[in-house]
Amino acid sequence: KVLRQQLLTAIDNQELEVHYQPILSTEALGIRKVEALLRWSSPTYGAISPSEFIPLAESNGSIVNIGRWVFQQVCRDLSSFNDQGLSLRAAVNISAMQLMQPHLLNELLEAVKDNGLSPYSLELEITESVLMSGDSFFTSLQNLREHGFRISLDDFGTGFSSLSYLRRFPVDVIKIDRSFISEITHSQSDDTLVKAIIELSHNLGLLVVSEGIELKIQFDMLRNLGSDELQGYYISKPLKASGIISFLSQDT
Ligand code: G
Ligand code: G
Ligand code: MN
Ligand code: NA
Repeated sequence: KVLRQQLLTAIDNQELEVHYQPILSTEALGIRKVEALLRWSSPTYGAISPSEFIPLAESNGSIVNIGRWVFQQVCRDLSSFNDQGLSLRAAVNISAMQLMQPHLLNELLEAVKDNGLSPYSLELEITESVLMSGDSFFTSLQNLREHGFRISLDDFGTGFSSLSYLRRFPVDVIKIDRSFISEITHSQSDDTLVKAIIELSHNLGLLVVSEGIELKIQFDMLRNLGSDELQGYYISKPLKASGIISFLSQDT
């Protein structure tokens, strides 16, 4: 209960920070995109994982303000990366409750514009459950897409959707969930499944990201299977904005 209360004042008290995990493009073997991951240090409890506080924020509605702060901060950071000669895009996790806000589109447009960016700079990560839970989300996602924001289907394979749904979804990118990636090194069947997901996605014109790459063998396998982008601790853990600058300047 105390935690829930503290969450409401976390923005004003400057307790939130966005970290960025580099995403490697396999074709260019370079970093062109990062995933924005929220971090919270509570004054009484210290660092709290988003998997704990995001559900809390969703339950008391504060996710709307927090999520807005996140994409505004991401735009400020991307603009600052630009000033330092780094052209990066960012994937931002968006909750269902944010998508239900009629002002989301305008707020996103304003955030990119205020920072001299275009909507193409942002990829909005949503989960399968959002797509399965109604037509209003569908319309809202289509609208965001028409304005130039890319839509990415996060944690693909963990939800209810079958591969055949991919054709109907208003998405540009799919992220294969890390549970498949961790299995791929031991099990023949997951290799086949991941291969099928990648092939089908490509046939539908979707870009494929593999997340949770922790080992060289996974990196090599996913690259050979044609995954367009790779993300995971093997490439880099999430870094502070300042860490992104130094990571990329030693990288190139
Ligand atoms: O970074 P970490 O692995 O601890 O993230 C745990 C979970 O929190 C992930 O599922 C991630 O998608 C989610 N998450 C991280 N940052 C955000 C955010 O800004 N908004 C939302 N809605 N979820 C986030
Ligand atoms: O649900 P979502 O895909 O947004 O979650 C992203 C989360 O995955 C982040 O919390 C991030 O810290 C975590 N993560 C990123 N790379 C790896 C990895 O290689 N292994 C594991 N176990 N977690 C990772
Ligand atoms: Mn994500
Ligand atoms: Na994921």
